Amino acid sequence: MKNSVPADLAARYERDGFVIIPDLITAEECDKLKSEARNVLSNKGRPGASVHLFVALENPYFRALSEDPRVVGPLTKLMPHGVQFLNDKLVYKSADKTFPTPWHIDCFYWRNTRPKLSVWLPLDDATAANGTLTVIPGSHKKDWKMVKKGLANGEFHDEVGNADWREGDIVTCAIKRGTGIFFSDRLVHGSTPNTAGQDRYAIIGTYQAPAADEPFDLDFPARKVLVPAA
Ligand SMILES: O=C(O)CCC(=O)C(=O)O
Repeated sequence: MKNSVPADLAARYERDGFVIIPDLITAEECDKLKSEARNVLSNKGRPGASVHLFVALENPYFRALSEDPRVVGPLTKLMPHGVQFLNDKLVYKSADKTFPTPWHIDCFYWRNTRPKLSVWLPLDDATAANGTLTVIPGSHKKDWKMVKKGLANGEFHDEVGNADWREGDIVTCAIKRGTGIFFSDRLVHGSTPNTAGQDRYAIIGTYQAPAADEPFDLDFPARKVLVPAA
């Protein structure tokens, strides 16, 4: 299968704050992971939740994905100081989980820690209609303020409070399952509402450069150095 890393990957990541790499894993692998995701959620998921953390810790298939060379290969081009897997989470929408994820940047989840990069990989084809990821290219270079926003399911989410982009700046990532969106933890992103009433399962793996554990890291027992610092 094709999974070559484009030569300009790091330059595009630096310019836009994200890169999209198609065909990281196959449709069959997505099917298998989705069925594993359903098992994880039915055994350990919180009723009503749309997010489930520690998937690689709980499931060998997601553990294998987190360190798969097809994922780690591109990461080595974007992370010159080595690659440590930190944690992952399932984020899923369906006929009864339809709400959009508000515009936010992930570094507000982990304030005052070293920079991180996440890989958003849908297990269903992801479109504007079923809740795909939306991004603002170049937004990783600006300063953003966060405010708390209440979601339709009663959860709260950090949202960018000083949004200054226009409709035309938004990239709605319509992508096939098995594609990876590699994005900076400073990139403004969100997702569309699921108006199609179809499943949209995605796994998000988060990575950082290897270093002595920060207190924040200790909450993530699946963390693992995949490429040591050169
Ligand atoms: O999959 C989504 O809806 C977006 C998830 C997301 O951006 C996040 O959990 O930080």
